[in-house]
Amino acid sequence: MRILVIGGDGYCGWATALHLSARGHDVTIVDNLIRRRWDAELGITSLTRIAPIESRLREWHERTSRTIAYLSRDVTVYEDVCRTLRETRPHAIVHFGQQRSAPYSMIDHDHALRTHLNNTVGNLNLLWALHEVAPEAHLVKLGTMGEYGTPNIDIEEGFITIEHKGRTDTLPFPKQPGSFYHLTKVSDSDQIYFACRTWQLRATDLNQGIVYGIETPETFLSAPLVNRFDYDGVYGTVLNRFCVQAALRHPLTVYGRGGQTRAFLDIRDTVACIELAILNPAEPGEYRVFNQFTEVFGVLALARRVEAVARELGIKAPVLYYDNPRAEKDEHYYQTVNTRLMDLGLTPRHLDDALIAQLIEVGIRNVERIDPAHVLPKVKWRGAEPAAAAERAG
Ligand code: NAD
Ligand code: USQ
Repeated sequence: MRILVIGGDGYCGWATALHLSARGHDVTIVDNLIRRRWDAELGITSLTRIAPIESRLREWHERTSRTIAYLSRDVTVYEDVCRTLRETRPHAIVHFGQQRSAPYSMIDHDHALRTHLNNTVGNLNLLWALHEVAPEAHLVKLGTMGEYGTPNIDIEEGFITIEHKGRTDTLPFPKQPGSFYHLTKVSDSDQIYFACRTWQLRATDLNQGIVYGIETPETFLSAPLVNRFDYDGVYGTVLNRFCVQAALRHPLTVYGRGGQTRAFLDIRDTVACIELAILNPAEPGEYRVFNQFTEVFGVLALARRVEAVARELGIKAPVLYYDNPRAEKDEHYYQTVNTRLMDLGLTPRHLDDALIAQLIEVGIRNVERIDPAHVLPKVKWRGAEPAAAAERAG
């Protein structure tokens, strides 16, 4: 199949582009490399040394004789999105190309706005371009489990059947996102659903949980193919962060009481899920939601596991209860389903101690690249003290 991977230079996108190319698909990466610029602005770097996109693609070709095309385009520029669809005539479009950090979106007004402009305009452009240029193509859009928040009822896959005053309907599951970033995903979902109803587009919204791990068989082939690995307080996700903190012999930063429960999956399952969604496309007019995760963990329980594996490696990295910089419940009910991808044939991997040890070892091998100044979180959901905020606003 001809597949566009928007955001294909990023963590999930790079692994996915290589996986799909290895499986014989004709892959084009669209990425304006803005994430590399955001890193430079924040003064952060991936723990692993990621090669420039051109070197990555050259290496992939040399190793496998397969070619991945690359277009340096910004999805917030409508003409560029239309031109891309016209030129590449994709069967499927995987859309990873967004600002994906919750803390980034909570830094200040400017970063919330950038997140909204980038994500919402990009998504809207893509929907209009599909409508006008490629209405048959299947949109596979990355959403997030965080769209649902942590309600005191079981979370369904996208929709819930409600009986109200004697009448029944199946409606989008209520959303309670926890950051301006997560809010963009809710808006995207509403827009995609609307476009499918109105224009008969076909779309799969993948409400993905937190991704952990680094390597897939393809990124493991050689050093220039290595994936990015974020550990800092803005882009690092919780398990990856704990492993790098252990490598640094730094206490593991459990925010609040650590009772936050979240859905997780291995990066190798991310690429498998994307491929399953592509190979089993939605029907014209169909908007479907898959909850894309394999396991559910509490944050404190994860930290305890990392602490224990580190101990086996001779490393002391105790749990540190850190004043929660976010506004979120740190004790709550969490029960959710994920049957649709399993029904399509996903064989879920389970987090094992060997992987945790491997991630700690990646941290140890790259320890000189860890900047201790970026290990603790700096972004607070409730913002700076009022006086400091007033000063910044002039
Ligand atoms: P990432 O930051 O590593 O990669 C995103 C890529 O998109 C970057 O290469 C960036 O340059 C590109 N991009 C951003 N805006 C663009 C634009 N306007 N035009 C073209 N390219 C643009 O992020 P990731 O971790 O790979 O996440 C990918 C997607 O998966 C995101 O939508 C994210 O919300 C979702 N997701 C990620 C996780 C996770 O744990 N990493 C979990 C759930 C959902
Ligand atoms: N947390 C800690 N300590 C840390 C880092 C995080 O206790 O050092 C806690 C957070 O408070 C939160 C949980 O761990 O309760 C998860 O935080 P995270 O940073 O790993 O994940 P999150 O901010 O939710 O965002 C990540 C990705 C995002 C994706 C989302 C999936 O960055 O792109 O959408 O995971 S989900 O969480 O399902 O919404």
